[in-house]
Amino acid sequence: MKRKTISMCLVGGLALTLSTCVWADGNAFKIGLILPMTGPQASTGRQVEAAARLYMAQNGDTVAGKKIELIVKDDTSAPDVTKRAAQELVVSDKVNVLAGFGITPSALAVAPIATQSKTPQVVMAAATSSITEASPYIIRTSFTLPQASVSLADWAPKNGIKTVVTMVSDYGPGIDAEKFFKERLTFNGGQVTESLRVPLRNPDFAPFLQKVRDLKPDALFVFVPSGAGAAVMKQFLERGMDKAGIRLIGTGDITDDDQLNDMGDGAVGVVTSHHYSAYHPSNANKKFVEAFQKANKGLRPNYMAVGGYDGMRVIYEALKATKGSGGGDALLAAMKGQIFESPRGPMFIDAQTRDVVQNIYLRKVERKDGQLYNVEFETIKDVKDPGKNR
Ligand code: VNL
Repeated sequence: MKRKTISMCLVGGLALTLSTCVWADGNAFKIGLILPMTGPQASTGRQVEAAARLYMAQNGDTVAGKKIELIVKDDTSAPDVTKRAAQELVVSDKVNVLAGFGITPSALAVAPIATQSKTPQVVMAAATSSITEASPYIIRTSFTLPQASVSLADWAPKNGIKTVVTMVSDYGPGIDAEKFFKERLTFNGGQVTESLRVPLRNPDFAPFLQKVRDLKPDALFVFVPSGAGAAVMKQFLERGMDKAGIRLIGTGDITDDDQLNDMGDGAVGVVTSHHYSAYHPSNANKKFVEAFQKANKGLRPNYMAVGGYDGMRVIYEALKATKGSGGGDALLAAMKGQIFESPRGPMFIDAQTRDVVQNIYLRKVERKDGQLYNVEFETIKDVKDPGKNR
C-alpha cells in the first residue's frame, strides 16, 4: 500500500518531494460513514450525510494537522450490508472512526467489529436504548426511545388522556417506546388498553388503525421510524379518527421535520415529545437551520441531521484533544464526557454510559410563518436514558 502511494507520488507529483508524499499519506484521518442512502430509510441517510458535510464545510477539513476524509457507504439499511461495509472500512480503508447507522439492526451488526478493532463507533441516528451496551466503543449522539417516551407519558394523563392504544414498528426502538410509555403511563394512573406492533418493512397501517378506531381510546400513541410518519398521519386523518375524538400523540419521529410541512393542517395540534425541532428557538439552531437549508436546496434539517452534525463535533473535538495522534482508545476517551451546545439545546455524552444526556421537549404542531412546525411548549431538562441501569 505504502509503496504504491509513494510511486504514485513520484509519477504524478512532479514538484513534490518524496517526504511530502509520505507525510500526506500518513496524515489522513478517515471517517467511515455508513448510512442508508437508498431504500426505505434513504431520507435518514440524506439528512445525516448533508449535516456531516455541513459540519466539515463550517469547521474545515484539517484538524490537529490531519486531513479529514469522509468515506460514505450505502448500506440500504440491510444489516448484513452494514457489517460488510464496516469490515471493509476497517480492514482496507483503515478508518479511524466508524459513524452513521440509520437503524438499530445496522448499529448492532457493527458493534463486534468496533470492539475487535478498537474503533470508536459513533451512532448518529439509531435509537434503541441497548445499542450502547453492545460495545464499549459505541458513543451515541442521537437519542433513545425511552428518553423520548416517558415525558409524553407524564404529560398525557394531566391533559385529559387516560386510555391509550400504542402502535409501534415491531423492532428495537418500537418495543422500547411501547414498554417505557406504558410503564410510565400506568404509574401515572393511566391505562394502555391495547399494544399493537406493525411490521417495519412495507407496513400497512390500515387494519391497525381500524382496530384503534373500534377500541376508541382517548389517544393513539405512535412510534414509526423517520420517513414513515406521513403515511400514518394520512391514514389517521382519512379514517376521521381525529373527528371520532381520538388524539394522535407520539415521539417526534411521527411529526418528523423532514415530512411535517407536507402533512397538511390535519397535523395541527398533534403533541409529541422529542429532543429536536427545526423550530427550536436558539441562535445556534437558527444558524444551523439556515446554513443547512442554504446548502441543501431548502431541505429542512430533522432530528437525524442534528445527530450527524453533533456526531461530527464529537469526532472533531476528540481529534483535537488527542492532538491528532490518538488511536481508537484515546479517541474514545476524548469523546466521553463532551459537553456542548447543540442546535437541539445543551447536550452531554455521559462518560459512564457513552449515551447522550439532553433536554426532551413537549411540542405541538402549529402553523408559523405559513409553515408547519413542532413548537416546543415545555422542557424537561437533562434527561438520561431511562433504559440504563434498571
Ligand atoms: C430508529 C429509531 C430509526 C428512530 C429511526 O428512523 C428512528 C432505529 C430511521 O433505532 O432503528 O426515527
